[in-house]
This record gives sequence, C-alpha cells and structure tokens, in this order.
Amino acid sequence: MPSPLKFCDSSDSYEDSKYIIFGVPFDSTVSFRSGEKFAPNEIRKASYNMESYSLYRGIDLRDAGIFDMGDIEEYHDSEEMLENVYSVVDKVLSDHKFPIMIGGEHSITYGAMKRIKSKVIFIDAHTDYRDSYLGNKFSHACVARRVSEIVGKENMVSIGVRSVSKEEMEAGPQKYFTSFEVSEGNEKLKSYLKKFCDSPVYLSIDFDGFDPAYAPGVGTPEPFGLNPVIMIDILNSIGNNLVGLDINEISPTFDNGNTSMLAARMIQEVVSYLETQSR
Ligand SMILES: [Mn+2]
Repeated sequence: MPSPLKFCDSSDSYEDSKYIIFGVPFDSTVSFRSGEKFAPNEIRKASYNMESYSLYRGIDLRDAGIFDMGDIEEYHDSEEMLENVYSVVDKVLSDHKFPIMIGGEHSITYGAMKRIKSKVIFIDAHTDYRDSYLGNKFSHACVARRVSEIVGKENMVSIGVRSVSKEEMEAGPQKYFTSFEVSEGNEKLKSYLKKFCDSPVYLSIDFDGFDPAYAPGVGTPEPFGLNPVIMIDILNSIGNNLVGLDINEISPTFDNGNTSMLAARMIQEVVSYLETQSR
C-alpha cells in the first residue's frame, strides 16, 4: 500500500516533533455545501506548492518539528467524532505538543475545546451562536454556543463576522469584530487582542471568514469578507499564548484550488510565528 499523504515538511517522528497535524474528515452537519471531509488531503497536496522558508519570519519549517498523524477515522455521528477529537487533542497536549487540526466542518472545534478550555479566537463570517440548528445541538452553526458553555462567552472573540440570525443577536453572542469594522483599519482589533491574549488562547479559523475571492471553496460563502493578510497582524497580537489551531469549513468540491492553498499557507504561517515566539 502507498504510504498516506503527509503535510509538507512532516518529519517521521511524533516523539521528536512539536507541531502535530491531524485531519478530521467530517461534514455530516453542514447546512449548505458539503465536501469538507475531503479538505485534509487537499490541503496536504496544496502544501507541496509552498516553500519551507518563511521570508517574513526568517524561519525554515524543515527545522520546526512538524509531524502529520494523518486523519482520524471517518464518523457520521457528531458525538463519536467529538469524542475522538477530544482523545487525540488530549494525547497531543499531554505530550506537551501543539495540536493543528484540519477539518472537516466547524463543529470539530468543540471536541478540542472540551479538553483545552482556554480563551478562543474565531475567524468566521458567522457568530455560530445558535442553540440548535436543524435539530442538532452539535451542528457547525452552534459551535460557538457550545464552546461558550465550556469557557464562557467573555473568553471568546470572533473576527470577520457579517452574517447573523435574529435569534443569535437576541441570545447575546460573544464579542465580535465585523469585517466592515476591520476593513476600516485594524488598530482597535490589535489592541483588543493584545489585552485579550493574556492567558492561553486557541485559534479556530473558519475559512468563510475570508472573502470568497480569496477562499471560494467553503460551505457557506459570504461576500464582504476579510483579506487573509490580516492573519499576520492577528498572530502578532497574540504574543506567546497560542495553544492550538484548527482550520475548518473548506470544501474542495467548490474550490478552484486557492482555498486549500491558503489553508496550507496558514498552517505554515502559524508554525513559523510560533517558532519565532519560542526563540
Ligand atoms: Mn462560518
């Protein structure tokens, strides 16, 4: 059997690596366009287009210690998937390593947060604060609401929001920055994040936070989104408190290749940022 595809610059050793990548091929609760379960491998393929050297950070990712564990088993039941995500994240954190989870749809984040219980930064077009959606409390449309039950909504912030329901607004969602606010300048966002990130923080990137021009292959695209370059400013505002990352909601079925490419690059940007923090 051919060996499974690994993210570029993945080493052969879990033990000797700091950054642990794993895929969660799950898209059973998506509401509009599916195909997210194919994203982990498309992102791995796209990663081979990238240089290992970060011009911005001066870091060579071949020295960073990245290990790709492959995908967890494919589930159709949310609770089984969440349990498995929890156990992988538990192992990675117990081994003092940094988890990088590639979705899959956004509901995967809840499994990680049940273990990590830190502050959270969401990049997202949506607040995802519905109590339940289409009869499912673990739907991708409810992930921030579920996470708030663990960490408290005061410990969450969403960036790039531009599409909410009346029900979510009435429930009083987490603090958010709209994409409109951010397009007028991100000084306010940067100073907010510098204060917010005074303790461990998890980063969950729903790719519909970015404008469909940059990330067309997502389940629920929303016009008027973020320019992905903003992630550099966001990372630089986090300091050395980042404890985990997930990338979610990418649907290769609707992609022209650019979204997977951006996702691969985003993983590399986060690792090279973390490397500068640890030096
Ligand atoms: Mn979203």
